[in-house]
Amino acid sequence: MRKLTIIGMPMDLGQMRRGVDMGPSAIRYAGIFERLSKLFSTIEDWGDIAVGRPETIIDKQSNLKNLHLIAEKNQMLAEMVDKIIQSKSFPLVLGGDHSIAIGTLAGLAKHYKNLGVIWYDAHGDLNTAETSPSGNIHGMPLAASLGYGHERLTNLLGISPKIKPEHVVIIGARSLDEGERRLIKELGIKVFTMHEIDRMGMTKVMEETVRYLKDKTDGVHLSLDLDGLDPNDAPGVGTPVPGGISYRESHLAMEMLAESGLITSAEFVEVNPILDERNKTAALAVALMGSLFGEKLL
Ligand code: 5AB
Ligand code: MN
Ligand code: MN
Ligand code: MN
Repeated sequence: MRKLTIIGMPMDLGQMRRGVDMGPSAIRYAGIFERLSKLFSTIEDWGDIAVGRPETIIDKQSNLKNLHLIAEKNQMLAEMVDKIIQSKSFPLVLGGDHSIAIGTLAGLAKHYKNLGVIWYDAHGDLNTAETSPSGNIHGMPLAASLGYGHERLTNLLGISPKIKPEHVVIIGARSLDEGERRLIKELGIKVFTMHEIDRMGMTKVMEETVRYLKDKTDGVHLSLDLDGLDPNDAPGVGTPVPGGISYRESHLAMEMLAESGLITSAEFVEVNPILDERNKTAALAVALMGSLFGEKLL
């Protein structure tokens, strides 16, 4: 049996809606420990990284919001993730907004030369300071990890890029900015938009995802933004987009990932309890973790 280590990253500086910093608490409150204790021999909870909640500072040169704080805090997260892997445990990061993926992926990149990434999200998160319509860094972590964007974000732990475009699969996309579309085409990133999910069904999408990543990667990280799901199932997110992946499709996706044995780390991000309905989105995150880690009904 495996060991799991949980680390909370109460970051809300990557976007403008407060409350997502409470995500780690809400997810713990939803029973993560009870749910996963049957699936691992040991679970450690390293608590939350101290992020703080100062008011927004806009970097004058780049127009990026909270650039330096986000870079500093992600450095701390990267070091924690690095330590978790050194302790031979499975890292599970609780967000926080999606800017934390910059830190998670930096920590992972120290250990995996060919890290695969499954980006489960309504968005591409492929903006840079130049293409971003908002200046919000939660819209940039995938670009930054691929080596595109502000040097403070791309160069964490001195590794850049952290991942290669041919090792990335985006699932659930339905809201992309112009610059993100361009980058996807230029880099040839594999994307299963909602159209493909509707058309092929989630079974085929996941089969193809696993097949695509299996032989060329030495580990696969799941970065799950709860807004990948439909807002009816996951109302507690800051940037909801209608027409998303269903509750059941998402469980199927997690179950197929469990079967594949491919996933070596994960993060669940963008849960905002202030916008949620009775902690529904945090509970959904915990239920999906159950499926991801191999929970069985019978
Ligand atoms: B999330 C938008 N593309 O860059 C931007 O929730 C939204 O981590 C980003 O996926 C959403 O501001 C970021 C318009
Ligand atoms: Mn995202
Ligand atoms: Mn998103
Ligand atoms: Mn969001």
